[in-house]
Amino acid sequence: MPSYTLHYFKLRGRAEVCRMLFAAAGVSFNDRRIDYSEWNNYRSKMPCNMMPMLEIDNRYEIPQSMAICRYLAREFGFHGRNNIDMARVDYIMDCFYEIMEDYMRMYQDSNGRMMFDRISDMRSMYHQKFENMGGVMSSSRMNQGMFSGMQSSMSSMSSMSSGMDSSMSSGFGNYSFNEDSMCERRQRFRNTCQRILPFMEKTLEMRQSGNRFFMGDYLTVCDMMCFCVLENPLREELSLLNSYPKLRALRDRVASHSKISNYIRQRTMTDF
Ligand SMILES: N[C@@H](CCC(=O)N[C@@H](CS)C(=O)NCC(=O)O)C(=O)O
Repeated sequence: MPSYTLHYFKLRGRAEVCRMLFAAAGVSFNDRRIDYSEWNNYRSKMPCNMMPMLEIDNRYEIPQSMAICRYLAREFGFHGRNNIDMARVDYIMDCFYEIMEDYMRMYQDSNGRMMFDRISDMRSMYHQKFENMGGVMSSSRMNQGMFSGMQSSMSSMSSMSSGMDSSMSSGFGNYSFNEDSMCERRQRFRNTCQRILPFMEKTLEMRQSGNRFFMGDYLTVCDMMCFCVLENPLREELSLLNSYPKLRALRDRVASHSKISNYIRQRTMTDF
């Protein structure tokens, strides 16, 4: 068995499906989680100046989360079993990737850098400052509708950044928020979900009436994508899958897979 090192931040983010593939296969790997403080020196060592990156036998370096997932899925038997089924797995993965990409974009700064390290600051500041104004980030409000809730939260965030008192501005560092672009990103994410999720529900129903996995009777990487990609959006909007009962049940099925359920129980849970 080759030696594997997966390089990523101390987050689930774009690396979680890769980690889940290792767990489902029962293959050990070095889960190299780098701290933001290391990132400036680390970036130039990454082939695309981004992570995740998978290193194999200290010899091969594979950047790009989906390339890594596909490689691991083929190695561990979680891909399609013939060329046409592989194409089906690939397009389902790409559909979920679109959702993941648009979700992540909502938390990038104006230079395209992820603001992972700021998200919890932003959330707690919302709670402190805006709870009395309707609790824009409170769970009750979020449950009524992420999209409407987040639109108003973005407006509040923008006015916060322009009219912050000194204690607040320290929490945001040098990041600046543009209300329009944040609302646009939220809207784009919403449109992507509305376009992709009904299609995924129908695609799932094409095999075994949607009561097993995307490929029918066997688990593949695209089922794991469905679980991982929707984790955070579902925390923000509990009703996100209300119209997609097959997808909701699929996620439960993935989570109850013996090795995956162990992994989920033991993993370090992070905000992202
Ligand atoms: N298309 C790439 C995107 C990778 C990406 O955006 N990675 C982010 C973390 S999720 C990153 O490394 N950001 C570093 C930075 O912004 O400086 C993939 O899917 O792997």
